[in-house]
Amino acid sequence: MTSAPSSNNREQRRFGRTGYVALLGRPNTGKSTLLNTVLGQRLAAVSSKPQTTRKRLLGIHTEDDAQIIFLDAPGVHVGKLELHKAMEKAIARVLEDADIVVAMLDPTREPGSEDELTAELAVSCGKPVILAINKIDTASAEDIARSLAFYRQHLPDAPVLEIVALERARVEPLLQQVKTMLPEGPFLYGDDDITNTSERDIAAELIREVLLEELRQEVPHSVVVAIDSWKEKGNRLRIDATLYIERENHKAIIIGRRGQMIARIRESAERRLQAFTGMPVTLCMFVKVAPDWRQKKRLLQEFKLLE
Ligand SMILES: Nc1nc2c(ncn2[C@@H]2O[C@H](COP(=O)(O)OP(=O)(O)O)[C@@H](O)[C@H]2O)c(=O)[nH]1
Ligand SMILES: [Mg+2]
Repeated sequence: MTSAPSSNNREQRRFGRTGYVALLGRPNTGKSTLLNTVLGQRLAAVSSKPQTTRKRLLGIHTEDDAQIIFLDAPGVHVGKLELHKAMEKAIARVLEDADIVVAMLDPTREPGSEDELTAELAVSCGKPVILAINKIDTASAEDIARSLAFYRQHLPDAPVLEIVALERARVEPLLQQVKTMLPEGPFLYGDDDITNTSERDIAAELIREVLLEELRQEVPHSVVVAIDSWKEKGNRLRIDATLYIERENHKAIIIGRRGQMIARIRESAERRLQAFTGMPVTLCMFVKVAPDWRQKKRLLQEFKLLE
């Protein structure tokens, strides 16, 4: 006798188009923006400065018939520091894990060596590639044609989508394209999951996003944020964070005259942390020197920037 099918399907894993989608492209093309827009939440740090994203971030988008798992990677960039090498490794891992690759193009800037490398990585990983031309809200038709022609030399057959990563409606065609190219399988995550990254790690990224906005030139790039403690008291959240800097002389810059800079950073970060956690936040920051941390593998591992 065969057993009757269960009437309660709720416990069963859902099934549909699903897989990992790597976001690949040089710094500043809008990869993290795309992730945030699709998830409808500010998860990834976004800024107008290159090398905002330092490590892989996973974002899960679930629909009735599909679960798309985005892997946001650091921008494709060749640098001399150990940190840059760690970022290259993070990109390689993302490409390894991906079922398909979305190569993001920023037509508002002339294609250069980082685009060359992006295209080469996309080709050599052997995965199906989609070309997503972003920022078409500001790019001219000539800009778009120039960027596309450049990438077409390497990826003549890849489907092309024009998008605006800042607007949900204008990324929809990309999601549809991704869905058609993903394999079928059981969903790996629950319907409400949006990431596997811890709240603390996201909080650290949100603080770093503020540093990138407020501080100039090299200074924000040489800071790493560590969350030391996270405590709920009543309906308030108290977060202690240490900002590790490379050199003593950056301390004065971050703290600012009469502490004005660090106060501004704190206010802005507290607002973002409150929006993210849904609770009022008190943020206490400490600034410490970790000499040349970007050159030291041990420190990169400690800061979870290198596996
Ligand atoms: N005009 C315009 N700007 C965008 C768009 N997408 C991203 N940006 C901006 O491009 C900059 C870099 O974005 P980000 O997501 O950090 O790029 P990433 O380095 O590729 O992750 C930010 O200032 C974004 O606001 C878009 O569709 N249109
Ligand atoms: Mg990014």
